[in-house]
Amino acid sequence: MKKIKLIGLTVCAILFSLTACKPKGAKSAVTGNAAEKVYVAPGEYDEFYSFTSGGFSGQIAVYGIPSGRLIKVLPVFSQDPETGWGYSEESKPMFNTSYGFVPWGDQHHLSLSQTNGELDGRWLFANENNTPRVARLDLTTFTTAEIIEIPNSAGNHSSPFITDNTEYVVAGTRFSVPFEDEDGDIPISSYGENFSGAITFIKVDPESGRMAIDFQMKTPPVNYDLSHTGKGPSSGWFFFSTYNTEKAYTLLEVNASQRDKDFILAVNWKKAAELAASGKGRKVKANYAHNVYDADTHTATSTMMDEVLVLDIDELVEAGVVYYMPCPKSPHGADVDPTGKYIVGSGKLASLIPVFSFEKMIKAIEDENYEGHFDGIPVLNYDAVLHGEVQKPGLGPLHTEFDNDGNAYTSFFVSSEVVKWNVETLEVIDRQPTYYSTGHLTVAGGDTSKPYGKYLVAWNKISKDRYLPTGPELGQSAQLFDISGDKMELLLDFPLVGEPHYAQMIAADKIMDTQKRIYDINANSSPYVTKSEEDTKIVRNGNRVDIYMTLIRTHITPDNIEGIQLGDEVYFHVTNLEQDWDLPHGFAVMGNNNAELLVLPGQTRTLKWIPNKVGIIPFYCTDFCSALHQEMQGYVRVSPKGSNVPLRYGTGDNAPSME
Ligand code: RUQ
Ligand code: CUA
Repeated sequence: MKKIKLIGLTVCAILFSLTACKPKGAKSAVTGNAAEKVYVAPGEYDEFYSFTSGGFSGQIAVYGIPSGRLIKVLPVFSQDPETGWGYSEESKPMFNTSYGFVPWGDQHHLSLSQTNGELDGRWLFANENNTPRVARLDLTTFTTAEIIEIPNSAGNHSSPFITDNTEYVVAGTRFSVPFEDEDGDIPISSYGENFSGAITFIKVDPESGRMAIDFQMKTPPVNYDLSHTGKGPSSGWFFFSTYNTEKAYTLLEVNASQRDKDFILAVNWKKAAELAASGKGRKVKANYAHNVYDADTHTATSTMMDEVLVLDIDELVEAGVVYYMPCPKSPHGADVDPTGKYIVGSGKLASLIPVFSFEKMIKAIEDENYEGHFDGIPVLNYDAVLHGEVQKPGLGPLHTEFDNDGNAYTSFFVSSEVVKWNVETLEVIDRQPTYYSTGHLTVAGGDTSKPYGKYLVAWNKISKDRYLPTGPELGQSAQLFDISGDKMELLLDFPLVGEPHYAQMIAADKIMDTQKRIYDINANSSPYVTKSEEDTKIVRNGNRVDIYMTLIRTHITPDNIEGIQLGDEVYFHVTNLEQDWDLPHGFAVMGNNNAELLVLPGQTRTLKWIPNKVGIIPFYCTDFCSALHQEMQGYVRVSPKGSNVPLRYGTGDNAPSME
């Protein structure tokens, strides 16, 4: 016990003192023409979109690179009052889970869809860490199209990583927990016997992008941290970093930092998929939500699923699907170089970076060159699978990305720097300080078979003194480097919304011309659509009142409504009749215990309102849509329950008072 404590203290002391060390000389690191390189003149476009995770904001931010300008925040896992995401009736089902309505998420990693290992600009996948879920966004509308919950998991961190043709999205659990079909009401100290890890394989429909859980692998109880798919020669494999092979369940900072090496789990996913398809495995009870947003009905539906196919570890071992590669000290990133020949593991507490050779791994598997077994899974001999180690790269390596010239770039949290090294020779070529404590880094296209190179962004966890101070809470920060030369050149700092984890960049010209500009009102098949002002109506059914409204510059139809009573449940079904780009209208009702609606051209959105005061309640358009935006407003008269004020409504000549 004493010894454990001591080790713990040392580890903490090192981490602590080193987070506090801050590089000097930021200004001198910026050379004369940096400004020119990041200046995107008014009216011009950035070269890249950067999709950046929002961490505990639950959303995704889109920045232009190289300018660092924030272009948009995309609502995904958290309710967003600005757009009504999660507040409108149509979008609420997207937040459904086996735990009920969950209005917030923790969003860490992103994967842009790929074809042949290159970004194809169709979809963006995003994980949710806290209540395990994976989302798919449609990149023609930049909106969340689908969210699937991951059962038998807890902390969906090692996710969403995709195969090189987007056949599968994987989700590895951070916490091991008892499976749902097992008794979970057990002592935590029975971790070793009763807890399991899970890796989930979600199949992606190649046409629609629709996700469906194909199978899960039930594994020993370790923590999965990150992953990457193989490519080229290693296509067909996945590599998952694992920590806590100590199987600790308390004070992990000490107890999960005992072993010299944890593992990278190599998974032959093609073989696993064949096993699942061939009828192997067993169906297990598991509840999870599958939420789909329909772009024509403008409505989300949530379906509860109740079963999942599970492959157990013995059948996976027998079929040669899973092997462990020992990896020093609690590996975080597991990154595959563009050639697909090398796998880089980054041990958070290691003082070197091991680079594994895929070819050697296959040889070691063929030779059964094992160091032993861990819970039945063969552990390959470290030296047999090692390409080599990068010596003294820095402290606290986390993540590695690549350019197209054989170089790797690794982020260092503790020593606060990015380090460039050669993948073949393992020599360190350059290092640049970052401000401060970089988590992920992104090279443009840097996890694909064909990186663009050119730019690197360090996503920093701490901004400290980089911007004007804002009280106790300071935002996070990014730093842009030009990596086109031998030496990395710092160009720009920019502050971020949310907390950055991973981000991916795609060339702007890949997706800027595929953008949808409006929703075709004729294709709107919402059950609550109103396609012209003549069709507006109010339908009372007991205490439920459905108001079918339209918005167009610059009036609301109807804008005078009488006959609403206390005790009513009112639904405003609002259709935006505009068919012009960039012409949303908003809709808000005074005192509503809800947010506004943002209704895009051709779209229908529903706002629920339970009036709770007798009197006149105004409503108006919230989005400045034209010169007469301030005129875009109306009134509801709310009467006591059982009042004999008749239901009357209209706008202008049709207004009740004009009758
Ligand atoms: S993590 S800062 Cu959640 Cu991707 Cu490494
Ligand atoms: Cu419509 Cu302002």
